[in-house]
Amino acid sequence: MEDEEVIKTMTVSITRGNTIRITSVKIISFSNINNTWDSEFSDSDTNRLADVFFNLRKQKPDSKQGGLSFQNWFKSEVKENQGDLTWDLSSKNLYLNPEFALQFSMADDDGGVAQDIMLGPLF
Ligand SMILES: [Ca+2]
Ligand SMILES: [Ca+2]
Repeated sequence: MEDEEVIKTMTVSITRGNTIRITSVKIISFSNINNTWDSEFSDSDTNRLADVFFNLRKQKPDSKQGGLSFQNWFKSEVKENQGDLTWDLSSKNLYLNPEFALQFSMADDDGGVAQDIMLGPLF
C-alpha cells in the first residue's frame, strides 16, 4: 500500500482576466478510487466508497503577523460515495489573484471527521 503510486488529478475550469475565476472542479482520480474508504461497509456496498470533498486555501493579508498567509477560502459540498466528482462553482464567485498561490486538498468525509485521500503531503 505504501509503495502504491498515488494519482492525484483534477481539472479546473477558469476564465481569464485580471483575476482568475474558478467555475468548476472535476476530480479525475485519487488513490483507491472505486474501492473501500469506509471499511465499516462490505465490499459490495456502495457506501464503502469515499465521500469526497475538497478544500481551497489562498493567500490573504495576515492582519496579525503582517505579510501573507494561507487561510481557508472555500470548502466544497460532500459528494457521497464519490457521486460524479464534479462541482459546479459558477455561482460561488471564486475569484483569485493569479500572482498568489492556491492550496488544494481533498478528503473523505466520515460524518464530521475527514480522512485525507491524497495520502501525501497536504496541498
Ligand atoms: Ca461512503
Ligand atoms: Ca466516508
